[in-house]
Formats: sequence, C-alpha cells, structure tokens
Amino acid sequence: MADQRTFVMIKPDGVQRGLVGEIIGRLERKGLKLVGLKMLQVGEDLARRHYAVHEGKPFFEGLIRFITSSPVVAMAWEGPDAVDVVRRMLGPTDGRQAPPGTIRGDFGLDVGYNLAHASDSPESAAQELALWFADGELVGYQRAVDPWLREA
Ligand code: IDP
Ligand code: MG
Repeated sequence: MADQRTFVMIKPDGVQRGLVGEIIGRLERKGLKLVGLKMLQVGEDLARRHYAVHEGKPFFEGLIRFITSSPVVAMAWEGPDAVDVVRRMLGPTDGRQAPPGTIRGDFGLDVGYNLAHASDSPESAAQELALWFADGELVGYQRAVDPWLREA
C-alpha cells in the first residue's frame, strides 16, 4: 500500500471549541504521520480558492464567512490510503448524520460547522497541499514506531 499525503484543516469552530488536541490526537493515535502544521487566519482569497468547487451554491458565501471568521489549523498527514482513512475518520458532512466514533459524529451537530476539512481524493489532496503549504513547509522523516504500524 503506497503512502499518500492528505490535507486536513481544523475549522474555526474546532479551534474555538478547544478540539485541536482531540482531533490531532485521533489522527496520531491512528498511526498517521504529521508532516506539516500551521495555524493561520484565512483571508478571503485563500478561502475562495480552497472552496472554488462550491462557488454558486447557496451555502457558499456563508462558508467563506465562516472559514475566515477565526483562525484555523492547516495540516498535512501521511500514511497508507491516508485520503480515504482520514475522510472516514471525519465522517459525513452533517454532524447529525455522522456516526458516533467519527470526529463529526462525536462532536458536531451541524452541516456547516463540522469541525474539520479533509481532502476527498488524491488529486484534491495534491491541489490543496500546494495551495496551503509553500515548498519546504512539509517535512519527511522516519519515526521509530513506523515498523510497528504494519507488516513489512
Ligand atoms: P465535506 O467537507 O464533507 O467534503 P462538502 O460537500 O465538500 O463537504 O462541503 C464543503 C463544506 O461546506 C462542508 O464541510 C460544510 O462546512 C459546508 N457545507 C456543505 N453543505 C452545506 C450546507 O448544505 N449548508 C451549509 N454548509 C454546508
Ligand atoms: Mg468536500
């Protein structure tokens, strides 16, 4: 299984509610490797580019206001099938539908305020990582625990 990198963002509600550690902890305990991390106040331009596929939808302007309303935590995570693994850990978009055990299912009650974003395909992961991180901001490294996470 080839390693993938995926883009994850803890949204303003996750930061404001003090769930940064909880969300990072879940991804860490899963065995995924953190390879990039920064906190930032998102500007209008980055918000619109990140959510460009949703332009024109009824919730788009509200989504841009939400994402730019307070700081976010942007991250890159690496692991086998990381894109799908993280999407399944987040759960469905609407926290009321998301099953218990998922991040949205355990902490969310809303479709818009749903705590975190994760890339939905390897292609969007590559695009989003390039949008959010400059060359040199992502790191590669070995962990002593890596051999214990899967059969060689
Ligand atoms: P995803 O984050 O699960 O991939 P998308 O459909 O890509 O969901 O939507 C992007 C984000 O837009 C969602 O995470 C959520 O914050 C917001 N959003 C999606 N649909 C709605 C809606 O119907 N009302 C309000 N906000 C929405
Ligand atoms: Mg999406």
